[in-house]
Amino acid sequence: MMLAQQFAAYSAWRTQLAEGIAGFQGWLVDNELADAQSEMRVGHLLERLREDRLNVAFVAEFSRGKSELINAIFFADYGDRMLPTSAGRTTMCPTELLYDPEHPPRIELLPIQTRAANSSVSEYKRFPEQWQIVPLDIDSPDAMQLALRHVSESMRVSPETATRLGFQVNDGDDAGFHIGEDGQVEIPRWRHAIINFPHPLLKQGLVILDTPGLNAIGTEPELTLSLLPNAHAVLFILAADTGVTQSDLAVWRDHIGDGGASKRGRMVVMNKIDGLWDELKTPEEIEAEIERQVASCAGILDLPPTQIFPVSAQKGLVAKINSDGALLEKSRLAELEFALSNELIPAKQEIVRDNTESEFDDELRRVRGLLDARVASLREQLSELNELRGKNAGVVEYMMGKVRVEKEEFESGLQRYYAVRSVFSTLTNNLFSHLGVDALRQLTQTTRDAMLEATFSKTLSDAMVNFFRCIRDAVAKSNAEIHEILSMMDAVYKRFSVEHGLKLGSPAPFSLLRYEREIDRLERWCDTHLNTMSSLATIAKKNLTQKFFEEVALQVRRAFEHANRDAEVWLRAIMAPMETQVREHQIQLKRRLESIKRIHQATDTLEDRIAELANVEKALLQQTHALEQVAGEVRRLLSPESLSWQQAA
Ligand SMILES: Nc1nc2c(ncn2[C@@H]2O[C@H](COP(=O)(O)OP(=O)(O)OP(=O)(O)O)[C@@H](O)[C@H]2O)c(=O)[nH]1
Ligand SMILES: [Mg+2]
Repeated sequence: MMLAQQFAAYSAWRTQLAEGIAGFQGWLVDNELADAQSEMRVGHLLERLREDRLNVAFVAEFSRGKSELINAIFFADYGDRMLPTSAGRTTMCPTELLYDPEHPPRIELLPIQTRAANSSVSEYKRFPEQWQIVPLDIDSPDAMQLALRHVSESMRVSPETATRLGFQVNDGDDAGFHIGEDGQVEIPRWRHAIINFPHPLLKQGLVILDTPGLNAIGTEPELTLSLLPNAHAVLFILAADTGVTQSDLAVWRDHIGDGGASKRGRMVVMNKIDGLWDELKTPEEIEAEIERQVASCAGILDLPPTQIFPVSAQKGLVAKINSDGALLEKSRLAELEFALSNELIPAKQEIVRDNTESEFDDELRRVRGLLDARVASLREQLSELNELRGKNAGVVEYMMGKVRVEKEEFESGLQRYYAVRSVFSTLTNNLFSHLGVDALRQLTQTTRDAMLEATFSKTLSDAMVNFFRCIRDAVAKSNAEIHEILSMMDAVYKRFSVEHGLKLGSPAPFSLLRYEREIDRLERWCDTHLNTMSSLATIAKKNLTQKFFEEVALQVRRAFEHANRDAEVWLRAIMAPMETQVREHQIQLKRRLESIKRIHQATDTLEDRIAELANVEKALLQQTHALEQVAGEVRRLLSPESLSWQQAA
């Protein structure tokens, strides 16, 4: 299986990379070249590699075959249909399939009643007691199937209750929730399901999101604002027999097409092509029929036909279960899987590689800088001593004076270093006060209150506009602080290089741009979806707006949290090399002085001392060599060649 193999190769690469980095860190510790900050940093990097997840979402109107496609692509090995599929609505709640080894195999179900409160699913994820747990017996496919049926459970409630829970109740219209003969409305029993299941791909970090068709997406802020936009791949599924219907088009526009058709990882599947396998037609005629249908869908969605993948999920599943090669080929499932893995894995790997590389290189630069400084100072010391050969005590004394002056000069220069540190920490505090999560929490509360009191739409949207204005202001101020920190450090680096010969290069730049983009995205979404509704703030509208606001606020908070973390890493990265080198330089000066003093006092003979230092130099060079070897292993894994296995596959 294409996807499984590529994914396994990717996971293996990631594991090797993590091992390589852990090995590098271990070597630093053994050689006493690590410090608390570098340990923290590498620990962070390893944690990120471990937690690395790959999200794939399946989105469509109901009954297009999302669940069947998931079964066919991922679960055929279990010899049966795992997720329930049937005509009509089947998957009633968004369902995440993942594996978290902290918990036994199980299904977690969030009751639909939680929708009455304004908290989003992500918030409920922090309160396990709110979820119902159903254990999964993974050794029995029958028991598994039975347990998985929970995701299609529904219940009947009064129309008022249904409305209160955010369902649009209407009569007749096929697309809504309607009142039955008993005066009740059938709604999903669960709001969200998480299936914790030790499938090999899920174990490696794959997360699959199955969504229910019909409305659910539009009423769950987390899906709309977070799970779908952040998924690494979204598969939009159509059915060959229905083509692109009005409601398909609505789902496409609202959740995928929106600026995202060209976005990486967005794919369209035309399912159920077996409906076109007419025995009375030749294979060529059938092929032409499929191509025609693909072209028609492509036209409506405004995509090149090559971006639409015709498949039969059902026949693909049957073919895999029965090991029927001919049927599998006819189902065209392999083409979709191939495209999916090519779309998904290289892109993901590149992101992981880039993030890891920049962090690793920073650390490597610090250690190299340290070793280079040691070698340079040792050589200076050696040449100093060499010059003393055959000279009298007066010359030795003169030399001692020279080093002493140098040491004193450096120490008075240290005053400046301490001053820099203090300015640095003031600027850093300023930065975190703008970028801080506390101020954001305050702002969120004010906005929430303003919205609660709103009776007019204008007040609602004004509150939202103000929210984003304050956020932008905070980001702009943070950017200004970042700029100031950077120019100060640049000047300091230069000064220390010129005056004391420290090898500092120039400080790494930093930008909040990616978080600004995320905020842009959220604001744009609010503008187009929330601020355009009718002028009066009806209860239903207020409810929905508020729910979405909570999710928006949560996403902004996440962006801030990430920005904070990145800023911390950056601040350490620009301060640490200077700290290390200053400390190092200080030690070296002390050693030089000490060394000459001892010769002056005739405690050491010059020749012994020179021989000793030559040995130290040798050891240092060996250490430098060893560093390059340990780092080389990590660099090799980060090189384009070791990423290129996927092209070969
Ligand atoms: N003929 C044919 N039927 C299919 C195919 N894929 C799915 N089906 C059928 O279509 C129906 C709906 O499939 P599901 O997988 O439940 O669809 P879904 O998109 O998950 O629907 P919801 O869960 O209701 O949103 C089921 O009866 C499937 O057996 C296919 O490739 N060919
Ligand atoms: Mg389904």
